[in-house]
Amino acid sequence: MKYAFARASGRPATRLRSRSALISAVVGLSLVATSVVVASSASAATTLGASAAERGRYFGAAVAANKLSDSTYVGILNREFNSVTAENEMKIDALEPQQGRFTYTNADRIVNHALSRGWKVRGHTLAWHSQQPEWMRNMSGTALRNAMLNHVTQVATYYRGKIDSWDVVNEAFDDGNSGARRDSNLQRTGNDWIEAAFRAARAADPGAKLCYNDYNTDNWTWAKTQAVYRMVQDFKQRGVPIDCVGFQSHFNAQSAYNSNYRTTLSSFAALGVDVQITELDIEGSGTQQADTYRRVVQDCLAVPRCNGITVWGIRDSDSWRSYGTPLLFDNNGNKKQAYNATLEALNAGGTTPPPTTAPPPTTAPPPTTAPPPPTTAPPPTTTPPPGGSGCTASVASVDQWNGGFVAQIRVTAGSSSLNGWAVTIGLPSGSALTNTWNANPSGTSGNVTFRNVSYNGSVGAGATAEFGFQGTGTAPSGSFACSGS
Ligand code: 9MR
Repeated sequence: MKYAFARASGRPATRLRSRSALISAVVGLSLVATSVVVASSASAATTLGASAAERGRYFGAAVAANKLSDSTYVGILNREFNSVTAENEMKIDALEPQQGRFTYTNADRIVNHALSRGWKVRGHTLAWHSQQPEWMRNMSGTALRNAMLNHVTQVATYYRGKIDSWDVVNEAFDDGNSGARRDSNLQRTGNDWIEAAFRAARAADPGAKLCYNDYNTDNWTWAKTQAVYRMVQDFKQRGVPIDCVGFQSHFNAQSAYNSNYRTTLSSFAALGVDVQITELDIEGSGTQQADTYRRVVQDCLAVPRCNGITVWGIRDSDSWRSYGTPLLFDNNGNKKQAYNATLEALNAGGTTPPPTTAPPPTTAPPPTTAPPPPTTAPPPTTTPPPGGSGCTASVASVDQWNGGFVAQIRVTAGSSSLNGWAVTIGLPSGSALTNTWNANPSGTSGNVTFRNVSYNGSVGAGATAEFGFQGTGTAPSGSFACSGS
């Protein structure tokens, strides 16, 4: 009954006209009939977010922090959407413009806008070859690997509990027919950089869904799609913590929507991951554009594990390719034909019934117990700097869960500055390192000596440096032997 009206009505314009005629007629009849109309109009959601929510899904938009003071923009955002992605503000160059200095102000504006309204937040993006700050672009090898893992850990820890889904790694595959990884400074640190990023993200925020996100992976027959599919399949087989795949879905003539899109979504979902449409925009206008939006929505609704759609901007004028008028609202904020088609498709449901309970669960649940509350870092002042050229080292923070941990260690120089340092930590029996950042470890278990890396060996008198590591088993605690040079 709820969806029968929408299904029975014809084309969009006809439907709208006949519906208002129906409402006027019935309102005139009786109180009973009026209540029927109220129930009927209440059953067809009037916004994208509300309609998606009825189907156990979200409908989001990419948001720019500097537009949150634009009343037209915010009016549409608040009315229509229930999820956000920061269009640029959570990229590496925005959050860590200088190494080790994190600036969260603009990202927080977007995150807080969403969370205060009970919306979801998609985090975009922890590791990417593009939009790296200059210091990172100039890095390579172990230093870059460590810096990337540190960025993932710091940012995911900062936002722990606030992010529904993280784009952990973005756009790591080549276009064209090779099926190869994209060459980049990150790729040159070793083919395992993607899984290392996922493991670090899981350790930092065990409750967030962790996604791989890419474009030109929408057409099932394309080599890039198949290459990403094989990577996700391999990750699932080996237990690399991946929960979702993001399909950017930037459609235009060169990368056109294809009817096999539904096969793409369902094939990935069959690997045991959620699928999300993460950056949807469709160049064009009028009926052609509206029909493509409709089909994208229908395809998502047909795949139970397609749990959300995000459009990459609100008005055409907000788009990164505004010349292609690819969004749902025109430059003045008016609803386009594409909007009506999108809402109709949402309201019509899908070929599978909408989930009646919570959205589908993630396949790779976080560690068997709930994440522990963050351990408070002891303030550095509690450890007085030693005399001479020595140093002290102690735990700055620990996240311990059932089976694993992340530890951050603070090195404090004595009354003389250091040119280098080495910290020896006895790992508890049965514990082993899986990742280290901002230090080079001598081994992975037992007594491990961590030496400074090139950029953090110089520590001024009384100043501090930090390094961190992730491991299985139990985290070390207390203070450790430190020697300076
Ligand atoms: O829309 C974003 C634009 O404002 C930026 O200048 C650009 C470069 O960082 O990134 C755009 O967003 C991209 C997204 O982060 C990743 N997928 C492709 C998007 C469009 O280029």
